[in-house]
Amino acid sequence: MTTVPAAPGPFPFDPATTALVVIDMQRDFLLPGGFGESLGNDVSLLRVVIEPLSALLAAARAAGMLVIHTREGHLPDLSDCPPAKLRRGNPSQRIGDPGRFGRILIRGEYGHDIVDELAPIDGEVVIDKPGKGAFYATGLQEVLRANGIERLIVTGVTTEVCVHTTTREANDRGYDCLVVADCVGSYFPEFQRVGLDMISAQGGIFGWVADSAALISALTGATATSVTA
Ligand code: TIU
Repeated sequence: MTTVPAAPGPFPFDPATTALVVIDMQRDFLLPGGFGESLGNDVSLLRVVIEPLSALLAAARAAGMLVIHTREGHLPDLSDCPPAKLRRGNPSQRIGDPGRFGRILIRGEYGHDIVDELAPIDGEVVIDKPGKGAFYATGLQEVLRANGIERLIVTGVTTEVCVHTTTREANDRGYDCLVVADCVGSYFPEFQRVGLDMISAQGGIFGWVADSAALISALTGATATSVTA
């Protein structure tokens, strides 16, 4: 067991029973010229996450932690996309429409996949999810149970949407979640700040928040002993 200084208080964890979850670090959201930018967003606000998250990913791999990546997206025939989700947004830039990096948020397209810097390696889990939360309509719960996971370290984009939804879903399912402040990103600086505050408020109403530097130094001194991928 090791402990990270966090808000609202120390977060104790054992790397053997803790998974690193990397949410939706996909080209459609992060690449200049992609879907996210075409909606008028400044993707540099998300891209700042790549470097600290690469370092955290390396530390988690070195500590033998289970690593889980998620991707938001849909089947090519859109049969798993609720009509309400499809109807929303700019009429010329909807899920399934042609984008700079292939059909927007469609599984198998270049833009749907994870950025090169954070590409999954052999043995890591990739969860394809049709919703904002990583538990809805996926096998995530079964993966966590099969690996004896009790706590999650949550990273990725965007802070107030998929990171929040997943953290809330996990909290309701009994997992303690640590959200890594500089490894999550939002297109909206205000949402980033308030989104993080909301997690740790009220004594950690649905999680803890720490910086990657503190987490990496805790991980460097701790190695998982019994992870089965
Ligand atoms: N992954 C994720 O957060 N999906 C989104 O649609 N986020 C937005 O902020 N739009």
